[in-house]
This record gives sequence, C-alpha cells and structure tokens, in this order.
Amino acid sequence: MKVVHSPAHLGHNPQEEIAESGAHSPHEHTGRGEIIRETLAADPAMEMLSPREWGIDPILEVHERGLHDFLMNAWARYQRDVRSAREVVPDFFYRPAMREAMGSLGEPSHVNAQLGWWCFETTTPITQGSYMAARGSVDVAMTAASLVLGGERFAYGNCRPPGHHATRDLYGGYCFFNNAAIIAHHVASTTGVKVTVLDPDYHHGNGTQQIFYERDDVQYVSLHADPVRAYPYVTGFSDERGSGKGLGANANFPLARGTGDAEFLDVLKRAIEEIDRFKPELLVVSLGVDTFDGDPICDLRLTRQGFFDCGALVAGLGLPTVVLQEGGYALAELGNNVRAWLRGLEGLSAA
Ligand code: SP5
Ligand code: ZN
Repeated sequence: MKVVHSPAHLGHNPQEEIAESGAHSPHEHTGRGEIIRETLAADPAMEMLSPREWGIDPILEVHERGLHDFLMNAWARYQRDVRSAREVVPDFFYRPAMREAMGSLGEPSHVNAQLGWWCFETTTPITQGSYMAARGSVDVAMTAASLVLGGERFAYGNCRPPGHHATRDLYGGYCFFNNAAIIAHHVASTTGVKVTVLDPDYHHGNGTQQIFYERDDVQYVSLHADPVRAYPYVTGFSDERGSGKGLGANANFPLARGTGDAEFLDVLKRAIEEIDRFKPELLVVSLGVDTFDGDPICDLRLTRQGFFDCGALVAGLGLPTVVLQEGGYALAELGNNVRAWLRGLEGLSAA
C-alpha cells in the first residue's frame, strides 16, 4: 500500500496540553507521526511517498477563509500584540450568549479575542510551525486521495495534526483543518461520485459531521464513545441523522465504556450495512486507533488483532479507500495498531 508522509508535521510541536484543569505533557505530539512513519517504513508491504503541494484552495472549499487566515498569522501576531509565548492558547471564548438581546458582533480585531472566536477548547496550542504542519497534513490527505483517484485501490495518509474535530469555522480537539472532509468534498465535487467518510476514532468527528450534515453527496458514519461520557460531549448521539436533503446521510453509533473487539466488530458490521445502503463509490476512513485497550485518554478495549479484523471487514465493502490518520495516543503500540489495520484492509497476513 502507498503511504504518504510529510516531515512538515514536526513543525507542530506542542510541549503542553491544558486539560482537566492543569497543564500536562501533550497527548498529541510529534512522536505520534514519527512512530507511525517508522513502523510503516519498516514493512516491505508499504511504499513511502512524499506529498505534493496543493495550496490553500482545497482548504477554502471546506473552511471559512477567516479561520484559515487567522491560523496563518496567529502565532506571529500573538508574539507581537500579547507577549512572547512558545505556544498560543485561548484564555477567552466567544459565547454568543454574552451579547444576548444586544445583537451579534462580527469577528473581533484583537488576536486574543480572535483565539476565542475561532477555537472551541484549550488542548490545541498553536506553535510557530503549526500552520505549516496543518497545511502539510492537508497535502498528505490530498495526495493520498489523488493516488486512489488515479487507480490505486488503497492509500494511507499519515496526517498529523489530525482533522475530524475541526468544523467549517472552528479548530480544536488537536485539529486545525479537517483533512478527511477536505478530500471527501474534493472527490465529491470534482468527480460527482458519492463519498462516505467512515470514522472509527474513539471520539465523535463533530467537525466532519457538521460540514456534511445538510448534504446528500457525502455520507458520514461514525463509531465512537457515547458523548454522554466522552469528548466532544455535544455531538455524536444516535438521533443525529442529518437534515434537509442530508437527512439519512449521517449515522452515529455510540459505544459503552469497555467495548472490546467482538462488540466493536458487530457495530462496525451495522455501520457497513448503512454504507452499503448509501452506495458510495469511494470511501474515506478517519482512522483513529484511540479505541485501543492501552490508550491513555480513552476507555474502549480494542486489541491489535481487533484493528486487523476491522481493516479486513472494511475491505469487504469493495470500495477504493483513502485512509487518513486521526487519533491514537498509546505511543508504544500506535505504529503497530495502524499497521495492523492497514494490513487487514489490504488482505495481508496479520504478522
Ligand atoms: C483527534 C482526536 O483524537 N482528538 C481527541 C481530542 C480529545 N481531547 C480531550 C482530552 C480530554 C482527556 N480526558 C481524559 C480523561 C481520562 N481520564
Ligand atoms: Zn480521537
């Protein structure tokens, strides 16, 4: 399988994550992209490729220009207008209710206020190279998509930073640009074929769901921890089925704490039936392996063999498939878990 990787991800290099009322070493860090690259490069079944540059147009097809322009300049503006800081994090969040009864305001002009306008939480610091890393992650995704459009049955993009929490006009959840949504939109809008995004990451892909919620050309299907107990808390419920002409093209499968391989695979079968009914011609997988038993921030119980079996089950759809990296924080097993999933997809031996 062709594997697309870019060293640009190293530019997004946070040393801290502000979560659970404290600053901790970040779960989403450069080591993730590196261990995946090293593990796949050591497998003769994987062919490593560099991305080509796609520019900002594919990003602007999905995201608000203001979000892009803010991310492009935020770090430097913060240094100049607030203080010299290695990592830039909002300390203010725009809540429309602050101006209830007063009418709404547009985007504020101060960079500190803009942080709270474009970001929805505290765990996604902007470092000096974050914007170019996010651009590189989109390039990786677009290049993987172009390989499949060019006739490859499968391609994998080692995207970092991940993307599925980024909405049309908000970043957060370790995500800046929604890599999977960008390629799904690109394929659907340039070829006219229907596309499904299958998202088995532990967390609901609120951004991807939001971007396609009213559309009937891109289906979103997600398995994830029940938002009653898990981030992102406010989306991912099973009654979210899409709206307008998108009604029926969104499917959520919330999972209980401790869900293991057998039960996950059962639910994945139901998700695949939902995909079959939509009849897409191309599949994008938002591959999070934070469903792993040993993941430090999650509570599902999948094993490496389970990831292999998931990949094999998805192969049964018989669709050209672009797999993009999302989450997965158990560093020691991260590369092996991704490799197992991809080998299952390609019909190789588990070893
Ligand atoms: C791409 C992706 O997987 N993003 C996930 C973002 C999750 N950020 C919230 C982290 C909250 C950690 N809470 C851990 C509870 C463990 N007891
Ligand atoms: Zn996740």
